[in-house]
Amino acid sequence: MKKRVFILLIVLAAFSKTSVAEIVETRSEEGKFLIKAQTEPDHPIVGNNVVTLTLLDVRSRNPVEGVRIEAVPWMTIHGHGSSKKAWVTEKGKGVYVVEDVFFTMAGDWDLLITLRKDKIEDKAIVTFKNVKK
Ligand SMILES: [Cu+2]
Repeated sequence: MKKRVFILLIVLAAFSKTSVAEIVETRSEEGKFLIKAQTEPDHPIVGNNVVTLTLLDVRSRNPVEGVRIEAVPWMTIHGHGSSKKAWVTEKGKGVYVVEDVFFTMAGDWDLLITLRKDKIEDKAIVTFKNVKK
């Protein structure tokens, strides 16, 4: 009986591990923004992905609204981009959704991000390792 409970716990642990989304965190180059990126699907795939970005002020950790964002998928190791143009919608509370993040092949991809707010311009690169077919 004890053994069964133990096995069940292992199964639950394995399940919860796979259902946790991968969140990539990075700082913008000028150090103004902390960027959290989460993909849909959880692990990015060859094809269409949605990337949800959360922008926080590095110092205050408050969400930053009203940022104009450009996001370009780029496969740095091969020096090419995507065949689709990604587009961004601001959702409020520092959340921005990037749609049509279209990875054309398997491997490591970067999302090259330009952030503009008032007179601030900053850049960031979010890397997605091992994009799979
Ligand atoms: Cu490539």
